[in-house]
Amino acid sequence: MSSILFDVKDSIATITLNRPEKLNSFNREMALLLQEKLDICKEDKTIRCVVLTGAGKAFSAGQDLEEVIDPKGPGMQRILSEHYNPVIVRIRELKKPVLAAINGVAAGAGANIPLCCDIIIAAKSASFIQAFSKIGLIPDSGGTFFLPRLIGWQKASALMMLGEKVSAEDAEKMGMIYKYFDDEKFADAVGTISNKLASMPTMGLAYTKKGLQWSSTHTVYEQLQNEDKLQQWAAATADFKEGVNAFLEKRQPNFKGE
Ligand code: LHQ
Repeated sequence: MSSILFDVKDSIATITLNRPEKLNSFNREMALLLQEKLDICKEDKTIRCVVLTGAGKAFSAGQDLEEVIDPKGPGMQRILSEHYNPVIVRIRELKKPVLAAINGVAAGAGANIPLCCDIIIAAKSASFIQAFSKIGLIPDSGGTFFLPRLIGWQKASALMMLGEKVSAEDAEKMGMIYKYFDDEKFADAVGTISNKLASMPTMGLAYTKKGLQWSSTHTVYEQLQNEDKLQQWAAATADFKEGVNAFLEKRQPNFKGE
């Protein structure tokens, strides 16, 4: 069985981390396969939404710690630059929405990869742990960038230093995730949100993603210019025309992602 499952249906690509017996912890094979699947999502024009989730009771326990000490393993020097950083870059650069569907415990890199996704939802029984400090490491996979921006510097600092487990309910309250759902309603919520995303104006969403990304490194004056540029790009899409026509004709729009 592959350590990554990949399924495309109704314009939605579902990528499932699949090492449930190891709580979907990342080894080199799984990290490289995830990159490969994200590349397919980039190239395949029929895909208009990506869902990232885990098999079994965990989302991901982060790095497979057995691999770290394996003398035949990739070694510390390569793990970030070849495994995690390329995943974060691919997700941020993907011109399609990525929904992180956190089905269970998310720890270490497994807690931080979702933070770079466009929307994070979680099952009520899921939890988030900045586990790095417990083994003497620093939070990686973009965690030091995304977490303070989502929940504020102080809470991020405390969670990263103390390594305390955060429930899905608290994660929602502090703004780490968008929403949590009761476990029995979670699969339906993933379906509803991903279907909605896949039927929306994909390029408009991609430019929204770009605008948010740029906002973290630009002044308000620069950002006003950026919004002007992005808005021109969005207005040049066929979906913008369709959206306006559908509104004026009082009908549902039929967006094609173009
Ligand atoms: C595991 C793991 C795991 C192997 C559970 N590896 N087996 C970047 C730079 C370079 C190197 C290092 O890493 C990084 C990025 C990182 O992600 S660093 C952070 C790595 N992750 C952790 O430190 C988390 C370790 N895991 C845990 O704290 C717990 O397992 C959590 C809180 C995730 C879940 O707790 P429980 O639900 O109580 O499950 P468990 O601890 O009993 O684990 C179940 C099994 O999974 C167990 O094996 P066993 O044979 O006893 O059933 C664990 O050893 C194994 N496992 N995480 N990361």
